Amino acid sequence: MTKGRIIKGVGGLYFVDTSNGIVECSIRGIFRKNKITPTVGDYVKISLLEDNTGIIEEILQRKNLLIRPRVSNIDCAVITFSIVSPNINIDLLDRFLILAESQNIENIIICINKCDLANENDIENIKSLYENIYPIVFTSTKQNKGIEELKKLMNNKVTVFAGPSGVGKSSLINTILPNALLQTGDISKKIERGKHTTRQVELLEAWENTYIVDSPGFTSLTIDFLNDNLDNYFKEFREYLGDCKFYDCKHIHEPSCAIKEQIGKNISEERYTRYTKLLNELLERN
Ligand SMILES: Nc1nc2c(ncn2[C@@H]2O[C@H](COP(=O)(O)OP(=O)(O)OP(=O)(O)O)[C@@H](O)[C@H]2O)c(=O)[nH]1
Ligand SMILES: [Mg+2]
Ligand SMILES: [Zn+2]
Repeated sequence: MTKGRIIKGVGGLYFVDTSNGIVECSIRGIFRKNKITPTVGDYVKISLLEDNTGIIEEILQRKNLLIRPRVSNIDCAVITFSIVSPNINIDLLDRFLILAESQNIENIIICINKCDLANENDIENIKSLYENIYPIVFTSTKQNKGIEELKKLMNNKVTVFAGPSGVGKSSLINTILPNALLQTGDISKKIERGKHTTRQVELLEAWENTYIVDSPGFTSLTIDFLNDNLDNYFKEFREYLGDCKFYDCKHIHEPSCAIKEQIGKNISEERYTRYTKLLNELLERN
């Protein structure tokens, strides 16, 4: 059997990248029976047929699985926003970060695009909010800025671009891989039609061992999927979580709380406030 990775799925057929090139594969009926859906990003074992097509025999264990877009084994998420057009929404940015953290993605990068439209002050503000927590890259596809820095961070990884509609995810990918030719759109027209530009899920090969996945933007994100360990998904909280007096500390009213102790030091007031808001939202839902 040959090992490979699903890079694209179209109408029940899967394109599997193997050391001998890309093989078009169907799947064993048993998968459908057991409700197992092969997913772009999956490592699979295939058997080759005489006509050079293949059959997927086995799906290897996934290290993670995103739902929107449906893709597995992601190494890196580039959470993409613009400061203007559309305006940045920090609450939504934090939700995307929490989503990525909760999916077990090892590398999370913030990308602020359309810097050609933003003023220096706003750029500095965003930078100071996040630079101690995540790698943050400021880009412009129009001025070809920040692209090399972004490429370095993506090297040897499978990277998904996520973020609201119209921030320039597909444009960034087109700049990184001129052969990708992803459809991009004019934001005002898109909002009028209430449509997104990006639909298909595909691993695009950027260079050796490096792949990119585009995703359709969404403009709101509920965190219903979280249970009660929200604090664990605030990256800068993590190293202090064991130091609270109460093991189930929610970091709100409890005494001797190591998180509250860090506010204004290694945890910013703003991130802490958004933590409390999101926690309330979760408590109200449950
Ligand atoms: N000024 C400026 N405009 C940009 C930049 N990058 C992209 N755009 C424009 O922003 C619009 C939206 O870009 P897309 O790449 O389609 O955005 P997207 O994030 O892929 O949107 P969805 O696919 O709907 O999620 C297009 O008109 C682009 O030309 C940039 O760096 N500066
Ligand atoms: Mg797009
Ligand atoms: Zn605490």
